[in-house]
Amino acid sequence: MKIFLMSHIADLDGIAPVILSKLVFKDFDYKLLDIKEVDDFINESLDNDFFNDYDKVFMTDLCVSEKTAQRIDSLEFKKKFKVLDHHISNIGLNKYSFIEVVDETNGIKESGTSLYYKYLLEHHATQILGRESVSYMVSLVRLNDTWEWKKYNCIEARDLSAILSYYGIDRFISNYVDFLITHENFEFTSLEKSLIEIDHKRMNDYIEEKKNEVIIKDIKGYKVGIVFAENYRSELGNKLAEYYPEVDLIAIINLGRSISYRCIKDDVNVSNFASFFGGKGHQKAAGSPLPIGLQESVIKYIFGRDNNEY
Ligand SMILES: [Mn+2]
Repeated sequence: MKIFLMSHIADLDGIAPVILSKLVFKDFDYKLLDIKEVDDFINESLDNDFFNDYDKVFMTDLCVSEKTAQRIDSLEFKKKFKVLDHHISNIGLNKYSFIEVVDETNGIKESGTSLYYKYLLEHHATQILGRESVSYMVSLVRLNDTWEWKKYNCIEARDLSAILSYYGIDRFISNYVDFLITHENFEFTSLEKSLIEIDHKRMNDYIEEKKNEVIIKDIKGYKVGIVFAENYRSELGNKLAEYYPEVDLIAIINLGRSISYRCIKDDVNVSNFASFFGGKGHQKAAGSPLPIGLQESVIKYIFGRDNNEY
């Protein structure tokens, strides 16, 4: 059986399904995608009959748009296609037989990886999949992605994404495939423990520095703490929200990538705020894309002042 997986390139929850697939399927290919690349990739693949070679095609931690879902719904392809996503903003797409968006099960928040793991256990169970090392790693990914690690103070769940950022995607995948094949129980290696120690120090220093750079603005009826930053966005957003209790939410602007929103107040839903700016997400964590042309505008603003080129 030949398997293809499309998953989210941006974080642990998108990467871990690749690892699980490699444990289960012998004949397996994958493509990691940004949210905005999903529709183009899948439509081009359908145009080129790319999926014809595969018996089963999965999509995890991502979802197609309504338009693409409609197209797929009219094709035979839908019989071998399965979307497993947990982003609540996509929940309306559950009307399509091949899309399964589950935000939580019995009060426990799901992630792309936890949904895919359950699916594999149900349909493609292997001995390795049932190991403590594998189920524990899946639970770390879920805790990390849903931010529930904070609730249970499971630092290991946070640290796993630090390992991903140090190793890089390819090494992270091959490292954990090897590890899970050879270990019954999950643990960090001594190298990983050192990396984690370095990372904790680096993150704390970074957050301390950013605390002094927050700009508070009233936007759309919300008090927003704004900071320009590229690293540790979830930890940064949460720590800044704790440090500035007067703000409703923190907006982290990464000029190279996107805008992230975080909040810790129960009566604030950042996915509503993100939707004002073309974004989406969860109640406590959301994001929106950079406006088109923003980078050009910044360049113009900085370098266009004293010359005639602009
Ligand atoms: Mn996720």
